[in-house]
Amino acid sequence: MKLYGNHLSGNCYKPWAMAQLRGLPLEYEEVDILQGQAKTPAFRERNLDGRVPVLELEDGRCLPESNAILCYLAEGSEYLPTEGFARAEVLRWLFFEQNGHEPFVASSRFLLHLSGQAEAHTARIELLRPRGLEALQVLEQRLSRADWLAGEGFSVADLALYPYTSVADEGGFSLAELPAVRAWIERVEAVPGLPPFSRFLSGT
Ligand SMILES: N[C@@H](CCC(=O)N[C@@H](CS)C(=O)NCC(=O)O)C(=O)O
Repeated sequence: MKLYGNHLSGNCYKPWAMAQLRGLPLEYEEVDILQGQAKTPAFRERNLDGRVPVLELEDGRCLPESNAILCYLAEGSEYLPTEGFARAEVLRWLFFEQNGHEPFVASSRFLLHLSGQAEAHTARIELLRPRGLEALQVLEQRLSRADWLAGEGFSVADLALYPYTSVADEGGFSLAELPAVRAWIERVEAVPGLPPFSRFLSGT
């Protein structure tokens, strides 16, 4: 299996980290998204949406969307329950991540920290801010009552929400007033065999 990704991306970290955690053999190829490498016709053959991550199987089939890849790589493990309600609870957090968290928390980080044009994006960053704060409050509320986002242990729900939350400060969101979120980040980073986001960011 081969993962096409970019080392600055939390979305790309998620499937890479799951493969590391499960000891799955995974080749990794860096795609320079800032230079438009994901938008070429050849890359769009792997993902019509022209984005990373994309998982390519040995038989050539390609799977985009970080959380779909996460579920595929976690299938059959303790990180993705099979019982209907427990599984739906995990999926609920994956949908929340893509719909209520990543578009605000990760997008703010991109504009502020990675775009190289933070000042030009000031108005947009201000627009994203209330929804980003709301998403982080949702996590704080949940994690004040439970150690993990879904069920009794670490799952793909935690892995989906961990990377961009852990670097929320790069998008202008402070975790100082979110003690339950900070404690959860420490718990995630203490999961045996799970490399931290910082390792992916460093390009290793
Ligand atoms: N919903 C997608 C989002 C993928 C996405 O936005 N990828 C970004 C990197 S985090 C990308 O490839 N951007 C390059 C571009 O849009 O040209 C997922 O979760 O995989």
